[in-house]
Amino acid sequence: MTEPRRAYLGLGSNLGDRRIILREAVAAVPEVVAVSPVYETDPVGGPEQGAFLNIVVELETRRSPRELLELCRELEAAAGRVRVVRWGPRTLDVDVLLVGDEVVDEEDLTVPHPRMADRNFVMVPLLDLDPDLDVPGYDPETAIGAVTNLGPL
Ligand code: X6L
Ligand code: MG
Ligand code: MG
Repeated sequence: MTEPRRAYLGLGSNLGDRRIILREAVAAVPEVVAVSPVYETDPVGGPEQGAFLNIVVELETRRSPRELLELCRELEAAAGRVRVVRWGPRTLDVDVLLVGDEVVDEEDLTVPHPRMADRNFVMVPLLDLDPDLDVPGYDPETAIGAVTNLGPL
């Protein structure tokens, strides 16, 4: 039997009751072993929009990257996500960041997440969970977007 692996999902919300939305999503994630602090984060990309709350959750799981992507989509649907504008406001966005050391490069799924290293709203909570994680390309001096630690979810 293949051993379970550490996987990380990034969650963000900037529409509705952001903290409740994140709490309900985390409660619905199977095999969670750790939840980062909550960060209030400046929106990056897309139209002018309100600040996000972002977190990263760590799973210990045998699920494949594809199965985790399906989970992300289910969580977004459960939060009533409606796609209006590309990179626009959303009740919930859930992205697969890392799944052990697996590499996937498909049309709708790229793991590790291809742009995570540039974004403080991903990297800061991720490194809170595992400060020794090696993410190629991450440079705290050039990663974009201000983040403020609001404490536990
Ligand atoms: C140039 C062009 C530079 C585009 C950056 C960055 C686009 C990030 C989209 C970009 C660019 C994104 C969140 C967010 C979004 C979030 C915060 C995205 C997709 N999601 N900002 N912006 N938190 N703070 O979860 O990540 S839209
Ligand atoms: Mg995202
Ligand atoms: Mg997404």
